[in-house]
Amino acid sequence: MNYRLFSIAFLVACASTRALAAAPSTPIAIEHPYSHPTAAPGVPGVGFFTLINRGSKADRLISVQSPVAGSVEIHQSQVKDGVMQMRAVTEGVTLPVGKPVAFAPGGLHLMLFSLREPLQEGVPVPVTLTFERAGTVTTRLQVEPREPPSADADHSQHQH
Ligand SMILES: [Cu+2]
Repeated sequence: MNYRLFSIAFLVACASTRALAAAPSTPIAIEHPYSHPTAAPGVPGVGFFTLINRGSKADRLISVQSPVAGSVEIHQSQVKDGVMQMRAVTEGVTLPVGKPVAFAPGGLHLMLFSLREPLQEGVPVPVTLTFERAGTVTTRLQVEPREPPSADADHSQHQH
């Protein structure tokens, strides 16, 4: 390679490195990502957070993965005929611009199946969320103790 060619290659490499560094961070904010300890092997874990789309176009959460789980599903809890049920949300979750979407007990939540080990308080759980527009965003669920059982019997019966 002569000197001139080398210089050009070097300049191009520099330019692309700068472009990468200047790339805007993800427009998806993930607030208070958390989970709870799992009691025993074989019990699925849960995941909650609030997603905020700070981009200029609607986006959609299409899948979630975690290195500590065989699979992660997006679920929706709902009361049907007086019974709390949940279904897998296979169509994804739409994120309108600027409108927070809460994954919370009794509503949308993540379920982590086939955990390599039970989730323990204080040991964060890495998860990667894949969005239609924003691509992948990785966060960590903080494993927090469950709230002590309350007088609300209905609440204490449901794991999520
Ligand atoms: Cu569920």
